[in-house]
Amino acid sequence: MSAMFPTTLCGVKLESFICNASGPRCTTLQELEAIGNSTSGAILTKSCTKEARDGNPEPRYQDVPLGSINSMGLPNLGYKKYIEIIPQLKKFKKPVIVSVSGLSLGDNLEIITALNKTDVDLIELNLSCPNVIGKPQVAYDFPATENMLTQVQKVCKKKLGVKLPPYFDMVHFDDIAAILNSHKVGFVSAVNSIGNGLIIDPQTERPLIKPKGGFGGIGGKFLKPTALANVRRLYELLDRKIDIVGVGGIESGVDAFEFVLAGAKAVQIGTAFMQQGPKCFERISNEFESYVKKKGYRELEDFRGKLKAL
Ligand code: RRO
Repeated sequence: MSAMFPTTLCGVKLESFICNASGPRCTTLQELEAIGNSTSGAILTKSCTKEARDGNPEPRYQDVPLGSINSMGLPNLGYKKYIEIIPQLKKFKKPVIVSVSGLSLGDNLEIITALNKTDVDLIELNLSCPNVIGKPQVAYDFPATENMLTQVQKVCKKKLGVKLPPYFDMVHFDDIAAILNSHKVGFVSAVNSIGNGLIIDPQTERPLIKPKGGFGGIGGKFLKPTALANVRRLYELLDRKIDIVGVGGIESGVDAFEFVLAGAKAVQIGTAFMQQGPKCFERISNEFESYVKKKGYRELEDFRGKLKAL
């Protein structure tokens, strides 16, 4: 195994800054143990709800040449099961992060209150699931986000991060940054999939996935420029005490390098992990190491956030 690049998120040490994203291959104990056995810097769970969910009807995930589309609909074991397996996950000696995506404010408060009493290292509050039928993405509603964070910070005793959707308007970056800066948020993960895309198979004249008439979250290469812009603008606007995790279309060591240049302290791998499995972490890590070594860099802080101007 080659050298890994360590980092910290809200003071929690990660042996590698390259981790799994919440979503692919992180729902069952077996899948989470496979992440534990990989070089992923943390074990991050699938977003959990109050009750277990089967999710949306299949087919609900498809790969395409430039990425993926999904409308999983939050299939997960329910938060109590994730709490039960935290001790088994802690045996891998890397931070355990539980992603929380309650279907209401009350559900989020219940789940987070229960997580307070566990050994979980970090909580990632998902305010950006695009695929639950009838539920809007909370983080596109700024007053709802403000209220959610105000209520959550009253109960949360763990270090808290927020998973954001991609924003596309400069004013929206200002709006979300002002809210994050005024709450007890330790990190942000930017970004979730681009919600409600549509991919059509011209041969069959049908969409690729079944739920919601084929509408789903877009990940992979399609997403990378948007994700990089979100990381960069948040790096410029957020207080330095809020760490940024980059996620969206990272499939090579050079992709990871670009996210660190934009300001990310860690990166998460979604679509590439789904497509390639847990070996992708070591491959991306090796590619990253040889790329930054050639440039003469020794650690992330040598170049993090130091995107040059043209
Ligand atoms: O389960 C999903 O359909 C899903 C979630 Br919770 C999310 O946050 N992002 C996504 O692309 N899919």
